Amino acid sequence: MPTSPPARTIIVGDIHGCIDELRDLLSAVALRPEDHLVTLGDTISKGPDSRGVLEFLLTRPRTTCLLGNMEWRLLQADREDCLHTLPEALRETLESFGREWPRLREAMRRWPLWHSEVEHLCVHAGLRPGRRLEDQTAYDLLHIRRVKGRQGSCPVTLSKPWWELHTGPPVVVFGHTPMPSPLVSRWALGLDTGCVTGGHLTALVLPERRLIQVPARRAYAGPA
Ligand SMILES: [Mn+2]
Repeated sequence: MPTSPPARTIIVGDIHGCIDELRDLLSAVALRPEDHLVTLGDTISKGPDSRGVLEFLLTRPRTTCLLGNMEWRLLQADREDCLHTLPEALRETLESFGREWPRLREAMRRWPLWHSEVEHLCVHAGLRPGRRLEDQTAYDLLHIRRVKGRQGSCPVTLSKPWWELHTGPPVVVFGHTPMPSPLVSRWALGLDTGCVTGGHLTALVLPERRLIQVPARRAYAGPA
C-alpha cells in the first residue's frame, strides 16, 4: 500500500482580498486537507473580495491566520467606536462585510500575533532586533520595517530594514513589506510580493522550504 506523504505547512503572504490568486496559489501548491495553512496577516483591504477570503480561511480546518495591521486597525477602530476615521480602503472593506461583520469580527479577535513552526517564527511585519519575542511590542510585530542601526564602528546611525540586523534563531517568516521578489536570507524570509498592486502571491512550503508564486491577475490597487 502506498503511504500518504507527510502533512506540510503552507505559509501565505499578504492576500489583501485577492481571492482568485489565493485559489490559484493553493492549486499550485496542491493543498491537501491534512496540510496546515498559515496566513501572515493583511488578508483584507484594498483587493476585490476581502469577505470571500475571510469566509474561505475561517471555514478551512487546520488554518492559522495571523493578525496584520489591516485587521488590527479595523478591530481597534471598532473597539474605540471610531470606524469613521478608517482610511477609505478599510471603510469599503467593512461595508462589504455587511451583516456578517459581528461574526467576522469575533473570529478575527482570536487571531494571534505570531505562530511558531519548527525553527520558523511567522509574524506579520517582523521583530525588533536584539529583543526577545516576549519583549516585542504588538505595534512592532504588526508594523516594523526599518530600524536604526550602525555600520561596524561607523558612528553614523543608519536606517536599515529590521531583517538586516536580526540574527536568529528563529528564522522569521514575514509579510508587510512588499518586495519585487521574496526576500531570502539566513534568518528571514519575506513573502509579501505585492499581489494586490499587480505583483505575485507567494507561499513558503515547509518542511522543504520551497517558494511558490502565482502572478496577480491584475493590479487592484496603486502602490502604497
Ligand atoms: Mn501590513
